[in-house]
Order: sequence, then structure tokens, then C-alpha cells
Amino acid sequence: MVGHAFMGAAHSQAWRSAGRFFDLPLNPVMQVLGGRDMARTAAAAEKLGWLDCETDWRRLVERDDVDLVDICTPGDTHAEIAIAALEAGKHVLCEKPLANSVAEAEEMVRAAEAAAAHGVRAMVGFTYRRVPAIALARRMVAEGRLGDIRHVRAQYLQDWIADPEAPLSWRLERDKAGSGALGDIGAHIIDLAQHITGDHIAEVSGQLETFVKERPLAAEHAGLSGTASAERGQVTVDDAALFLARFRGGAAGIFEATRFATGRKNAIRLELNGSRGSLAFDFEDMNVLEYFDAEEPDETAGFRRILVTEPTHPYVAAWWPPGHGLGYEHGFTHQAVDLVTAIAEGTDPTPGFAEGLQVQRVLGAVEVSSDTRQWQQVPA
Ligand code: 4PW
Repeated sequence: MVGHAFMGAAHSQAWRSAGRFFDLPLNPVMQVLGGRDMARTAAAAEKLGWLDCETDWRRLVERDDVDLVDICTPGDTHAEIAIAALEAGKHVLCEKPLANSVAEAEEMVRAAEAAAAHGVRAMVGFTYRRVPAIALARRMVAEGRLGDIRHVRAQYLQDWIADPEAPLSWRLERDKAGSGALGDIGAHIIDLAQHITGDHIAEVSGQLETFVKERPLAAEHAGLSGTASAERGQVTVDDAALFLARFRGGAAGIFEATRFATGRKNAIRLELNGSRGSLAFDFEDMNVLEYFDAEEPDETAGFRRILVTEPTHPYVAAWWPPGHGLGYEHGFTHQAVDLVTAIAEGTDPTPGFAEGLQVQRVLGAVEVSSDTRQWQQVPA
């Protein structure tokens, strides 16, 4: 694994727990952790459970004792590391968004296609797909329980930079993150909306806003928080991204991604309205999926809360008895399980790099649309 901050810790937890709760066809060994600074990387390896460390990712991807490279670095290094790993014949799991631009994502897809010819697999980490309630929502839509989808309402609301003095994280720097709320969290709701509906966004009308243009530089980073230094720097990404969308299948979508929604910490909210019913989800109550069956008699019809903790629900049987609930980290474990299973079975894991590229094209279209104040088509 390359990177050992917030995502590195989440992925490490997944690699540690996957084989302990699921019967895996292969046994992942947490062989080597990559980071820039030896002392910090060694301390992280010790804490997170990795056997060895490297300070040069190029050495890491070439090691004979590495079969899979898990990329948990900021977006500006995804393409370089992923392409080198694929060319070295290693399977790749890459954090989202796949890249910092459509052009980089296209190169990554080309490398993944070339590697696939040799049985090498590539996956992008849209982890929230593997929250049981989300996986159940997709299953219900595929079963036709919602009928024709008319509305897709998707929000990703956080507030960790609402304070104008919150330090300038790498997530606020365009050269490192590619974009702001748009790519960091908007990418998730784009992926989720398309994954659940099984449809693709055809065109968008976007609005990007940067409310706070200058912030203290970070003295030290710690996940989404950090300490401020005396120096200040420019915010070069969007603080909030909003857009309207037309889906190819005819549904109308409205998307909002912001880190300025005071009081909302990790509210991924999705609501789908179809001709036969509706579904609603909020990650802040992640074990629940709300369902409205429009075919029930009016007298007793109403949204009901499905507690998604039954063994018949996706992924749940491996964990706790009904009602005992899962958390943020379980999506990462499910991702590791699905990737290892695909590798063992010789199938392509989902989402693959081509799906990561398609999300990247939506992100790119929203940026162009916001700049030009015109609707923008998303290339198929
Ligand atoms: O889910 C989000 C991520 O994709 C997390 O809340 C933070 O923002 C970390 O990276 C992104």
C-alpha cells in the first residue's frame, strides 16, 4: 500500500479484517507500506500492521513479494503509481477520484486494458457502493421495485472547512487534488447515483463556488483536520459543487457536494423517486434504507425504515446478529473482499478503471459547464 494517512488507515483496517470475517479464496498479506518519510512510515507500518516499509513507491511496485498495489495517496500521484504498478504486472486498487483529469484517467484505462490481457485487475475505490443499505438499494432498483426512475436527488454534505481559519489541506490544492468538493465527495454521489440506477449521466449544468479563497497553511495534517501555521495560502479548488443532470434513461438529477454544510458531518443523502416507489438513504444513519411502495393502498402507504442488518442483506451475514449495525470502515472491508474474490476467480472487479474514467468525465463536464454557464454533454 502506498500512503498511510486517513485512507491508508481505513484500507489497512480493511485488509486486516477481510479474512477474519469473510472466507476469502486468497489470503492477503500486508507486506509493505510506502511513504515519503522513513520514520513516519515505519511508525505507521507498526501501528497499522504492515511487515515492511519503503520510501520509494517505484521500488515498492517492483518488489517480487508484492502482487497487489493499493494506492491511498492524493490524486496527483494516482496515474503515475497505478500505471507503473500495472506495467509491473501488479493488480491495483486506486482511491477515488481515479485521477486529477480526464486525460490522466484515460491513460490509466489504457494501462488497465493492456494489463487485463495478462490477467491483471484494476479497481477504483468507490467504497460507499459496499455499504449494505446502498447495495440493497441497487438490488431493489434492479428488481424493478421502483419502476421507471424519474428523480435522482443526491447530496454529499460535510462541514470540516466551514471555519475560514481551518487549515489549507492538500484537498484544497488543485495541483494535488484536481478539484475540491466536486472530485473529493461529489465523485461519490455521481458514482452512487449511476451505480444504483444502472444509468449514466448524459449532460450537466454546473455551479462551482469557492467561498473562502485564502487560509492558513497546514502545520500538520491529521485526516480531515490539522493544525494551522502562521503562513497563509490560496485555496485553488471549489468549496461547493452543485449541478443539474439529465440521465440517458430520462431521469432528472440534482446533485450537491459541499464542505460548508454546518452541522452535516458525512451526510451522503440519496433519494430516488420512481413510477412504482421511492428509496431514501442518509449515511449519517447508514444502517437504514427508507422505502415507499407506491402500489400499497393509500390508507396505509408510507415510507418505512428498513433496518439493513439482516443476514439476507448484502454483506451482512459475515458480521453481527440483526440490529447490531455496521460502520464507516465496513465498506472498505467489503471492497477488499470483493477485490480479492475477483482476483481469485479471474474476473474484473467493479468499479474498474473504465467506470472511474466515466465519473471523471462527469466531473470534467461540471467544471466546463460552471465556467461557460452552459449545459455540457458527458461523452459516452
Ligand atoms: O468519503 C470521503 C472521502 O472520499 C471522506 O469523508 C473524506 O473525503 C476523505 O476523502 C473524501
